Amino acid sequence: FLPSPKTVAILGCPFSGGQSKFGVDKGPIHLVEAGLIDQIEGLGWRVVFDGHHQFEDIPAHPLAPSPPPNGISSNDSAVTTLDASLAKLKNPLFVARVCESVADAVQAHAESGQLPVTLGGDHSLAMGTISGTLRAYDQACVIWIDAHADINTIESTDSGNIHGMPLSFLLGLNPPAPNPDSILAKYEWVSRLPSERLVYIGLRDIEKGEKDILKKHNIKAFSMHEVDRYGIGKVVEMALDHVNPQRDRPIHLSFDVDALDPSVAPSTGTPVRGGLTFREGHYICEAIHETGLLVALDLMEVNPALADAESVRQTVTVGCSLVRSALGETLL
Ligand code: 4U7
Ligand code: MN
Ligand code: MN
Ligand code: MN
Repeated sequence: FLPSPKTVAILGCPFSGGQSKFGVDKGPIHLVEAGLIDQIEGLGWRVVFDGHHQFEDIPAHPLAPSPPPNGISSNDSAVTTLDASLAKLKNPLFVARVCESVADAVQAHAESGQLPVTLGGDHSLAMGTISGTLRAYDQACVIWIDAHADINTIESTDSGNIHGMPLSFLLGLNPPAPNPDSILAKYEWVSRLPSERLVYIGLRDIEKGEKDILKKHNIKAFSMHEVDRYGIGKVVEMALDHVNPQRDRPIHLSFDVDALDPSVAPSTGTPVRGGLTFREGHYICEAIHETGLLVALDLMEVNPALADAESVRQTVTVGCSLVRSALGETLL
Protein backbone atom coordinates (compact mmCIF):
# COMPACT_ATOMS: atom_id res chain seq x y z
CA PHE A 1 0.00 0.00 0.00
CA LEU A 2 1.39 3.34 -1.06
CA PRO A 3 0.50 6.31 1.11
CA SER A 4 -1.33 8.90 -0.96
CA PRO A 5 1.14 11.65 -1.76
CA LYS A 6 0.68 14.99 -0.09
CA THR A 7 -0.87 17.38 -2.60
CA VAL A 8 -0.97 21.14 -2.80
CA ALA A 9 -3.63 22.86 -4.95
CA ILE A 10 -2.51 26.26 -6.21
CA LEU A 11 -5.42 28.69 -6.63
CA GLY A 12 -4.29 31.75 -8.53
CA CYS A 13 -6.79 34.52 -7.85
CA PRO A 14 -6.03 37.56 -10.02
CA PHE A 15 -8.51 39.81 -8.26
CA SER A 16 -8.25 43.45 -7.22
CA GLY A 17 -11.89 44.44 -6.67
CA GLY A 18 -11.59 44.71 -2.88
CA GLN A 19 -9.42 47.82 -3.09
CA SER A 20 -8.67 50.71 -5.42
CA LYS A 21 -5.09 50.29 -6.59
CA PHE A 22 -4.23 48.87 -9.97
CA GLY A 23 -2.02 45.76 -10.19
CA VAL A 24 -2.67 43.47 -7.23
CA ASP A 25 -4.48 41.13 -9.65
CA LYS A 26 -1.06 40.52 -11.26
CA GLY A 27 0.37 39.06 -8.03
CA PRO A 28 -0.51 35.40 -8.66
CA ILE A 29 0.83 35.44 -12.23
CA HIS A 30 4.18 36.78 -11.02
CA LEU A 31 4.40 34.24 -8.18
CA VAL A 32 3.77 31.33 -10.54
CA GLU A 33 6.12 32.71 -13.19
CA ALA A 34 8.83 33.00 -10.55
CA GLY A 35 8.75 29.20 -10.35
CA LEU A 36 6.64 28.65 -7.23
CA ILE A 37 5.12 25.40 -8.52
CA ASP A 38 8.48 23.78 -9.30
CA GLN A 39 9.77 24.97 -5.95
CA ILE A 40 6.90 23.30 -4.09
CA GLU A 41 7.36 20.09 -6.09
CA GLY A 42 11.03 20.27 -5.13
CA LEU A 43 9.90 19.90 -1.50
CA GLY A 44 8.26 16.57 -2.33
CA TRP A 45 4.67 17.73 -2.77
CA ARG A 46 2.45 16.87 -5.69
CA VAL A 47 1.06 20.13 -7.07
CA VAL A 48 -2.18 20.63 -8.96
CA PHE A 49 -2.68 23.93 -10.73
CA ASP A 50 -5.59 24.30 -13.10
CA GLY A 51 -4.67 27.80 -14.27
CA HIS A 52 -5.48 31.12 -12.71
CA HIS A 53 -9.11 31.52 -11.84
CA GLN A 54 -11.10 33.57 -14.31
CA PHE A 55 -13.48 36.11 -12.91
CA GLU A 56 -14.31 37.75 -16.24
CA ASP A 57 -17.69 36.07 -16.51
CA ILE A 58 -18.68 37.77 -13.28
CA PRO A 59 -19.90 41.28 -14.15
CA ALA A 60 -17.60 43.89 -12.63
CA HIS A 61 -20.38 46.41 -12.14
CA PRO A 62 -23.63 44.57 -11.59
CA LEU A 63 -26.79 46.64 -11.48
CA ALA A 64 -27.35 48.52 -8.27
CA PRO A 65 -29.76 46.70 -5.99
CA SER A 66 -33.35 47.79 -6.35
CA PRO A 67 -34.63 50.13 -3.63
CA PRO A 68 -36.49 48.54 -0.73
CA PRO A 69 -40.14 47.93 -1.60
CA ASN A 70 -42.67 50.55 -0.52
CA GLY A 71 -44.71 49.84 2.53
CA ILE A 72 -41.77 48.96 4.81
CA SER A 73 -41.88 52.24 6.65
CA SER A 74 -41.91 51.24 10.30
CA ASN A 75 -38.11 51.10 10.22
CA ASP A 76 -37.33 54.00 7.92
CA SER A 77 -34.40 55.55 9.75
CA ALA A 78 -32.73 52.17 10.30
CA VAL A 79 -33.10 51.38 6.61
CA THR A 80 -31.65 54.77 5.67
CA THR A 81 -28.63 54.32 7.94
CA LEU A 82 -28.00 50.86 6.57
CA ASP A 83 -28.31 52.09 2.97
CA ALA A 84 -25.87 54.92 3.72
CA SER A 85 -23.35 52.41 5.10
CA LEU A 86 -23.75 50.07 2.15
CA ALA A 87 -23.36 52.97 -0.29
CA LYS A 88 -19.78 53.47 0.97
CA LEU A 89 -18.68 49.98 -0.14
CA LYS A 90 -16.73 49.64 -3.36
CA ASN A 91 -17.82 46.83 -5.73
CA PRO A 92 -19.72 44.97 -3.01
CA LEU A 93 -21.64 42.68 -5.36
CA PHE A 94 -18.61 41.81 -7.48
CA VAL A 95 -16.48 41.05 -4.41
CA ALA A 96 -19.23 38.87 -2.95
CA ARG A 97 -19.62 36.79 -6.09
CA VAL A 98 -15.90 36.36 -6.70
CA CYS A 99 -15.32 35.32 -3.10
CA GLU A 100 -18.21 32.86 -3.22
CA SER A 101 -16.63 31.18 -6.25
CA VAL A 102 -13.29 31.05 -4.41
CA ALA A 103 -15.02 29.44 -1.41
CA ASP A 104 -16.38 26.69 -3.67
CA ALA A 105 -12.93 26.06 -5.16
CA VAL A 106 -11.13 25.96 -1.80
CA GLN A 107 -13.80 23.67 -0.35
CA ALA A 108 -13.56 21.26 -3.29
CA HIS A 109 -9.75 21.00 -3.10
CA ALA A 110 -9.78 20.69 0.70
CA GLU A 111 -12.46 17.99 0.65
CA SER A 112 -10.41 15.95 -1.79
CA GLY A 113 -7.56 15.97 0.72
CA GLN A 114 -5.46 18.65 -0.94
CA LEU A 115 -3.93 21.69 0.75
CA PRO A 116 -5.24 24.81 -1.02
CA VAL A 117 -2.66 27.59 -1.43
CA THR A 118 -4.45 30.72 -2.61
CA LEU A 119 -2.37 33.42 -4.29
CA GLY A 120 -3.89 36.91 -4.25
CA GLY A 121 -5.05 39.23 -5.25
CA ASP A 122 -6.41 41.42 -2.52
CA HIS A 123 -7.30 40.25 0.97
CA SER A 124 -11.08 40.43 0.48
CA LEU A 125 -10.53 36.98 -1.09
CA ALA A 126 -10.02 35.56 2.40
CA MET A 127 -13.78 35.67 2.92
CA GLY A 128 -13.85 33.00 0.25
CA THR A 129 -10.79 31.00 1.24
CA ILE A 130 -11.68 30.84 4.94
CA SER A 131 -15.31 29.98 4.20
CA GLY A 132 -14.06 27.16 1.97
CA THR A 133 -11.79 25.90 4.75
CA LEU A 134 -14.58 26.06 7.35
CA ARG A 135 -16.95 24.10 5.10
CA ALA A 136 -14.35 21.34 4.86
CA TYR A 137 -13.10 21.58 8.48
CA ASP A 138 -15.70 23.09 10.78
CA GLN A 139 -13.25 23.17 13.72
CA ALA A 140 -10.58 25.14 11.84
CA CYS A 141 -8.88 28.17 13.37
CA VAL A 142 -7.38 31.18 11.58
CA ILE A 143 -3.97 32.79 12.06
CA TRP A 144 -4.01 36.18 10.34
CA ILE A 145 -0.63 37.78 9.61
CA ASP A 146 -1.05 41.43 8.65
CA ALA A 147 -0.13 45.04 9.39
CA HIS A 148 -3.89 45.67 9.41
CA ALA A 149 -6.81 44.12 11.27
CA ASP A 150 -9.11 43.85 8.19
CA ILE A 151 -12.13 43.83 10.47
CA ASN A 152 -13.92 47.05 9.53
CA THR A 153 -17.69 46.62 9.42
CA ILE A 154 -19.98 48.24 6.87
CA GLU A 155 -20.54 50.84 9.55
CA SER A 156 -16.93 51.46 10.62
CA THR A 157 -15.18 51.49 7.21
CA ASP A 158 -13.98 54.87 5.99
CA SER A 159 -12.29 53.71 2.80
CA GLY A 160 -15.10 51.39 1.68
CA ASN A 161 -12.39 48.98 0.49
CA ILE A 162 -13.59 45.47 1.25
CA HIS A 163 -10.03 44.12 1.61
CA GLY A 164 -10.11 45.98 4.95
CA MET A 165 -13.32 44.17 5.99
CA PRO A 166 -13.24 40.38 5.36
CA LEU A 167 -13.11 39.42 9.04
CA SER A 168 -16.22 41.44 9.89
CA PHE A 169 -18.19 39.21 7.52
CA LEU A 170 -16.53 36.00 8.71
CA LEU A 171 -17.21 36.88 12.35
CA GLY A 172 -20.80 37.90 11.61
CA LEU A 173 -20.35 41.50 12.79
CA ASN A 174 -22.51 43.08 10.09
CA PRO A 175 -26.29 43.32 10.32
CA PRO A 176 -28.43 40.64 8.68
CA ALA A 177 -29.88 41.41 5.26
CA PRO A 178 -33.15 43.33 5.73
CA ASN A 179 -34.54 41.88 2.50
CA PRO A 180 -33.41 39.59 -0.33
CA ASP A 181 -32.52 42.56 -2.56
CA SER A 182 -30.06 43.99 -0.06
CA ILE A 183 -26.35 43.89 -0.83
CA LEU A 184 -26.01 42.09 2.50
CA ALA A 185 -27.99 39.15 1.14
CA LYS A 186 -25.10 38.54 -1.26
CA TYR A 187 -22.85 37.86 1.76
CA GLU A 188 -25.11 35.33 3.46
CA TRP A 189 -23.04 32.42 2.11
CA VAL A 190 -19.99 33.51 4.16
CA SER A 191 -19.15 30.94 6.85
CA ARG A 192 -19.03 31.88 10.55
CA LEU A 193 -15.72 31.88 12.36
CA PRO A 194 -16.09 32.07 16.17
CA SER A 195 -14.05 35.06 17.40
CA GLU A 196 -11.98 32.91 19.78
CA ARG A 197 -10.69 30.96 16.79
CA LEU A 198 -9.01 34.03 15.25
CA VAL A 199 -5.58 35.37 16.21
CA TYR A 200 -3.48 38.11 14.64
CA ILE A 201 0.27 38.63 14.41
CA GLY A 202 2.01 41.72 13.04
CA LEU A 203 -0.60 44.46 13.51
CA ARG A 204 0.56 48.07 13.53
CA ASP A 205 -2.02 50.11 11.58
CA ILE A 206 -5.43 49.67 13.18
CA GLU A 207 -8.23 52.20 12.90
CA LYS A 208 -10.07 53.43 16.00
CA GLY A 209 -13.28 51.65 15.02
CA GLU A 210 -11.32 48.43 14.54
CA LYS A 211 -9.70 48.74 17.98
CA ASP A 212 -13.16 49.04 19.49
CA ILE A 213 -14.27 45.91 17.63
CA LEU A 214 -11.23 43.93 18.80
CA LYS A 215 -11.91 44.97 22.41
CA LYS A 216 -15.65 44.39 22.26
CA HIS A 217 -15.24 40.86 20.92
CA ASN A 218 -12.16 40.06 22.96
CA ILE A 219 -10.15 39.14 19.88
CA LYS A 220 -6.57 38.07 20.49
CA ALA A 221 -3.96 40.13 18.67
CA PHE A 222 -0.17 40.21 18.82
CA SER A 223 0.89 43.57 17.40
CA MET A 224 4.46 44.49 16.54
CA HIS A 225 4.71 45.75 20.13
CA GLU A 226 4.28 42.17 21.40
CA VAL A 227 6.68 40.85 18.76
CA ASP A 228 9.29 43.29 20.10
CA ARG A 229 8.53 42.49 23.72
CA TYR A 230 8.37 38.70 23.63
CA GLY A 231 10.15 37.75 20.44
CA ILE A 232 8.51 35.92 17.54
CA GLY A 233 9.04 32.43 19.01
CA LYS A 234 7.04 33.19 22.14
CA VAL A 235 4.41 35.13 20.17
CA VAL A 236 3.68 32.21 17.84
CA GLU A 237 3.46 29.86 20.81
CA MET A 238 1.01 32.18 22.59
CA ALA A 239 -0.99 32.62 19.40
CA LEU A 240 -1.28 28.84 18.99
CA ASP A 241 -2.16 28.43 22.68
CA HIS A 242 -5.04 30.85 22.14
CA VAL A 243 -6.65 29.44 18.97
CA ASN A 244 -5.44 25.88 19.28
CA PRO A 245 -4.84 25.01 22.96
CA GLN A 246 -5.00 21.23 22.41
CA ARG A 247 -3.12 21.44 19.09
CA ASP A 248 -5.95 19.54 17.46
CA ARG A 249 -7.65 22.16 15.29
CA PRO A 250 -6.89 22.45 11.57
CA ILE A 251 -5.11 25.75 10.85
CA HIS A 252 -5.85 28.22 8.06
CA LEU A 253 -2.93 30.66 7.69
CA SER A 254 -3.80 33.92 5.96
CA PHE A 255 -0.63 35.87 5.23
CA ASP A 256 -0.85 39.46 3.98
CA VAL A 257 2.58 40.28 2.60
CA ASP A 258 2.28 43.79 4.07
CA ALA A 259 2.84 42.23 7.50
CA LEU A 260 6.50 42.17 6.48
CA ASP A 261 8.47 45.37 6.76
CA PRO A 262 8.38 47.42 3.52
CA SER A 263 12.16 47.00 3.31
CA VAL A 264 11.50 43.25 2.91
CA ALA A 265 8.28 43.35 0.84
CA PRO A 266 7.95 46.76 -0.79
CA SER A 267 5.51 45.89 -3.61
CA THR A 268 2.19 45.99 -1.83
CA GLY A 269 -0.75 48.39 -1.80
CA THR A 270 -0.78 49.51 1.83
CA PRO A 271 2.79 49.28 3.19
CA VAL A 272 3.37 50.29 6.82
CA ARG A 273 6.83 50.72 8.30
CA GLY A 274 7.93 48.84 11.39
CA GLY A 275 6.94 45.40 10.20
CA LEU A 276 8.12 41.81 10.54
CA THR A 277 11.67 41.04 9.48
CA PHE A 278 12.43 38.46 6.80
CA ARG A 279 13.19 35.88 9.49
CA GLU A 280 10.18 36.69 11.67
CA GLY A 281 7.86 36.19 8.70
CA HIS A 282 9.51 32.91 7.80
CA TYR A 283 9.59 31.75 11.40
CA ILE A 284 5.79 32.07 11.60
CA CYS A 285 5.40 29.88 8.51
CA GLU A 286 7.91 27.32 9.74
CA ALA A 287 6.35 27.07 13.20
CA ILE A 288 2.89 26.56 11.73
CA HIS A 289 4.24 23.91 9.37
CA GLU A 290 5.79 22.18 12.38
CA THR A 291 2.39 21.78 14.04
CA GLY A 292 1.38 19.43 11.22
CA LEU A 293 -2.05 21.09 11.32
CA LEU A 294 -1.87 23.46 8.36
CA VAL A 295 -4.80 22.80 6.00
CA ALA A 296 -4.92 26.01 3.94
CA LEU A 297 -2.69 28.95 3.15
CA ASP A 298 -3.30 32.39 1.62
CA LEU A 299 -0.54 34.66 0.32
CA MET A 300 -2.16 38.00 -0.38
CA GLU A 301 -1.59 41.58 -1.49
CA VAL A 302 1.54 41.12 -3.64
CA ASN A 303 1.24 44.01 -6.13
CA PRO A 304 3.86 43.87 -8.91
CA ALA A 305 2.63 47.19 -10.35
CA LEU A 306 3.91 49.10 -7.35
CA ALA A 307 7.58 50.04 -6.94
CA ASP A 308 10.58 49.45 -9.22
CA ALA A 309 11.54 46.19 -10.90
CA GLU A 310 14.05 45.19 -8.23
CA SER A 311 11.49 45.75 -5.44
CA VAL A 312 8.97 43.66 -7.35
CA ARG A 313 11.49 40.84 -7.77
CA GLN A 314 12.32 41.02 -4.07
CA THR A 315 8.65 40.92 -3.02
CA VAL A 316 7.75 38.05 -5.35
CA THR A 317 10.83 36.11 -4.20
CA VAL A 318 9.98 36.56 -0.53
CA GLY A 319 6.36 35.57 -1.25
CA CYS A 320 7.52 32.29 -2.80
CA SER A 321 9.84 31.60 0.08
CA LEU A 322 7.12 32.20 2.70
CA VAL A 323 4.96 29.62 0.92
CA ARG A 324 7.86 27.15 0.83
CA SER A 325 8.50 27.64 4.55
CA ALA A 326 4.83 26.95 5.34
CA LEU A 327 5.20 23.74 3.31
CA GLY A 328 8.23 22.56 5.20
CA GLU A 329 11.28 23.78 3.32
CA THR A 330 13.38 24.95 6.23
CA LEU A 331 12.74 21.98 8.49
CA LEU A 332 15.78 19.83 9.13
B1 4U7 B 1 -5.20 44.83 3.82
C1 4U7 B 1 -7.71 50.25 6.03
F1 4U7 B 1 -8.17 52.54 6.22
N1 4U7 B 1 -7.90 49.84 7.41
O1 4U7 B 1 -10.01 49.64 5.87
C2 4U7 B 1 -9.05 50.17 5.30
F2 4U7 B 1 -6.22 51.91 6.82
O2 4U7 B 1 -5.77 43.60 3.30
C3 4U7 B 1 -6.64 49.48 5.36
O3 4U7 B 1 -4.68 44.48 5.17
C4 4U7 B 1 -7.02 48.10 4.94
O4 4U7 B 1 -4.07 45.24 2.98
C5 4U7 B 1 -5.85 47.27 4.45
O5 4U7 B 1 -9.12 50.61 4.16
C6 4U7 B 1 -6.33 45.97 3.90
C7 4U7 B 1 -7.24 51.70 6.01
MN1 MN C 1 -8.88 24.83 -8.75
MN1 MN D 1 -2.57 44.54 5.25
MN1 MN E 1 -4.85 42.22 4.80
